[in-house]
Amino acid sequence: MDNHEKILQEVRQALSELRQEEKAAGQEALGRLQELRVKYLGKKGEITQMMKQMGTLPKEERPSFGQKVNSLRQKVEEAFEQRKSELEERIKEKKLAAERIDVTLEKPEAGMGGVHPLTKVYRQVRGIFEGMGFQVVEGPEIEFDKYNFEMLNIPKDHPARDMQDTFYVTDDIVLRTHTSPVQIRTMLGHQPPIRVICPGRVYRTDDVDATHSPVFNQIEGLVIDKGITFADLKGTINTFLRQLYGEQTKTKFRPGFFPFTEPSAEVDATCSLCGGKGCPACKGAGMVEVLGCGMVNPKVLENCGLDPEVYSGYAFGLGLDRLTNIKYGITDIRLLYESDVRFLRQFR
Ligand code: FA5
Repeated sequence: MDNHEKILQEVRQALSELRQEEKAAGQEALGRLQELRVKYLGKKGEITQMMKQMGTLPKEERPSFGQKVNSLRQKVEEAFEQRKSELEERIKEKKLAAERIDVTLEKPEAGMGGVHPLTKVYRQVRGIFEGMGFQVVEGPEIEFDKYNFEMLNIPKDHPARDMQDTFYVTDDIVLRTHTSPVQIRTMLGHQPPIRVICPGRVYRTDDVDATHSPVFNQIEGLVIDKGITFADLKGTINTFLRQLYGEQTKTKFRPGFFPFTEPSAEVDATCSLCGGKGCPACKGAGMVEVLGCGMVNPKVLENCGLDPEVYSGYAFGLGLDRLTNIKYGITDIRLLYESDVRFLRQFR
């Protein structure tokens, strides 16, 4: 094998070795390639040196020697050019792959939400009453003074108004203080038999503390028909509370006062947390007040155009927020409105 063939093979060998190295480092391989190029084709490179030898040869050998060296130089140059463009292509591909943005990549899964404890208890309460044949009706949160107070037998100068002070939009329009005005709207709009519950937000100028909020939720109940008695009221409330808090739940009907019911009662139920033994949630009493109720005052029936000699009925109003707190042993009503997921996550 002559010297030229040897050089060509050497170059090819070096370039092929470079291919292995280049797998690890693209840019470095390009540097190595340049070094090799200098080694053979640079000013002091082996092939350039060979050209310089030409002067030392006899005249007649020079053309063929020159041709051979030129052809070698061309082949080596081609080999280098080919490797260089291959290498540059590889570097470009690598770079593109590294910088690739996969637009099809899925974003991390959003956490699953859960039902708020107030909504959970509302759905449960609603389910229990629907099971007893009640329909759900709603009324506006901005209400006529007439429906919120006057037709419920709470005239302008009545002391009961002090207990339920609110925001007056005008002299005649208020933010409703309870869901009881929906009783009036229902009786004005429907003939008995009536059997409804009315859920909704209500407003009072109460200071915020562990058991009070200026905005809270009530569920009103109203039943009007012929021959409805206090026994029906008791039976319905007892059934409701036992379904909500458990069969072992005991109830206590204490005399109470509401201008729109007569007689009236406040109802206590066994504390569902301690089962009646007494705990911080029930302040040691073993029982907690859960709702107000009574027989619809004949005056209210008359205000709505119903004859109290023909019809009678009962009504009740429960505070959903407190009902929820008792059910889950939540000791501060504010937790229900703060939207703190660390708190809410427990109720999933
Ligand atoms: C009433 O609002 C009557 N309308 C209930 C009623 C309806 C009686 C029908 C008879 C017939 P009272 O003011 O007691 O009643 O409120 C009812 C319930 O709302 C209370 O038992 C309590 O659970 C809840 N509540 C009252 N004030 C607040 C408050 N500031 N924050 C949270 N819950 C409250």
